Amino acid sequence: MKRVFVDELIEVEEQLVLLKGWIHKIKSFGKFTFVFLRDKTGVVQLVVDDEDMISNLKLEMSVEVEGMLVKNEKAPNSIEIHVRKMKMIGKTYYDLLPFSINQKKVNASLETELDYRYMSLRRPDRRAVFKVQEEIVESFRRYLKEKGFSEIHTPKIIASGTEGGSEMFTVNYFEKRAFLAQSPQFYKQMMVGAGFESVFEIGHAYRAELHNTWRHLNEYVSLDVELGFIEDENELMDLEEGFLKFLFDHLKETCQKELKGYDIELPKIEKIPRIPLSDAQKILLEDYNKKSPTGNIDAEGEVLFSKYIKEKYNSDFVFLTKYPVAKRPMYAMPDDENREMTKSFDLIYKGLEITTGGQRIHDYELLKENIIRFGLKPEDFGFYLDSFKYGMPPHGGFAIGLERLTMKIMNLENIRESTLLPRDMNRIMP
Ligand code: AMO
Repeated sequence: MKRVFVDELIEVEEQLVLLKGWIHKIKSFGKFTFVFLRDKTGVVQLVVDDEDMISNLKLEMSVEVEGMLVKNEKAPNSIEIHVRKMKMIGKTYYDLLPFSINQKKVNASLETELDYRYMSLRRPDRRAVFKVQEEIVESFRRYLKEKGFSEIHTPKIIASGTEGGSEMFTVNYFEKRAFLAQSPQFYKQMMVGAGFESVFEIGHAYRAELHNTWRHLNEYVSLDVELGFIEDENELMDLEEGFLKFLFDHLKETCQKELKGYDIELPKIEKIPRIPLSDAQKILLEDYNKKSPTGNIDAEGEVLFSKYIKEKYNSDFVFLTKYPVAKRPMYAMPDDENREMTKSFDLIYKGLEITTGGQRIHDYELLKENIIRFGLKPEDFGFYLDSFKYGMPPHGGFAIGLERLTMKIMNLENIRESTLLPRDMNRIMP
C-alpha cells in the first residue's frame, strides 16, 4: 500500500490507508484510546481499541499505521483513522522528554530548546518558522531569476576582510592565515564586472561578534544582490521594495497555516519612506530627546524611529539613506552633492536593521584612493582592486539577513528562534 501524508487525507475517500509518523499524543476515554499521529504535514486522530497495541505505545516513537479512514464531524479536521495494524519502526530510549512536543506551552527555556533542537523542531509551531524561512528563500530566488539575475556561489574561505578589519574569524589555511567570509561583497561585485551583470547569492556569512545579543549571530544566512549598470542607489531600493511586495504575496499564498498559527498579519507594502540619516537623527533628538552616535543610530534609536515612521507613514519599513563615508566600508560610493556622505542605505523593519546596501565605487583610481584614505594598503586588496582596471560598470547591491527578516515577520523576540542551528559565543553544538 502506498503511504499517504496527513494533509492528503482530506482528499481521500473512506478506505484503508497507510500512514507513517510519530506518536504525538495519547488520550484515553474509557474503552477507546485516541492516539494522535504526526508527520511532516500535520496531525491526525487514530482510534485504537486493541489493549496490547496501546500498552506498547510511547510518545514520539515512530510508527507505521494501517487503518480505515472514517469521516467523523467530531474529530479534528473531521477525519479519524480506525487502526487495524500498528508497527513500531523507530524505538525510543528515554525516561522523560526534554520538554513537551504536544502542549501549547513548551515548559523549557530557549537554551534547552536549542540544546535539543532535533526535538524542538518536532513541534509544529517551531517547524512553522522554518517553513516561512524556506519560502522567503524561495521567493528571493524566484523574484530575482524572473528579473534575469544569475545565482552564484562564492568562496567562504577568503584572504582579506570586506567589511572592515574586526569581527573576523581566522582559519589556519595550510601555511597561511585565512578568514571566514563576513559577506560575499568583493566576489559579488567582481562577478558583475565578470560579465554576469546582475547576481544574487544565498549563503552563510561569518561575524566574530564579541557579544551575545537577541539580534546577532556568529554565522548567518545572507541574501545578497549585486546589480550592474545602475543609475544610482534608488534603483537598488526600488528592487528591494519590489522583492518585499513579491515576498509578502508569496507568503500569503504558501504559508497561510503557519502565519495564522502565529497570528501574523502581513504588511502591505506601498512606497517605503526614504529618509536621510541626518534627518532621522534630528527627529529622534527633537521628538524623543534621543541622542544618536555620530553618523549612525543605535538599536534604541532604530526602535524609536520605526515607531515614528509607523505613526507618520503607517509603514513597518523605512530606508535610512546617505550614511557618512566614515561609517561605511571603503567600497561605498561617495554622494555627488556631499563627498562626506555615501550613496548607501539601511532598511529598518519593525525597529531592526535587516539590510545594508548602496552604490559602490567602480572607478579604479577612486577606489585605490579610498582604500588609502581608510588607512588600508591597496596591495592587501590586490585581486579585488585589479578587477576594476577593465571597465567596471557603475553598480551596487544590498544584503538581507535571512534570520532577521524571518524573526521580524514572525514577531519573534530572539534571532536564535529563527535560526535552525544557531552559532553564538557559547554555542557550536548541536
Ligand atoms: P552588513 O554588515 O550591514 O552589510 O550586513 C548585512 C545584513 O546582514 C545581517 N547581519 C547579521 N545578521 C545576524 N547576525 C549578525 N551578526 C549579522 N550581521 C549582519 C543584517 C544586516 O543588515 N556587504 C554588506 C551588504 C551590501 O552592501 O551589499 C554587508 O554585509 O540583516
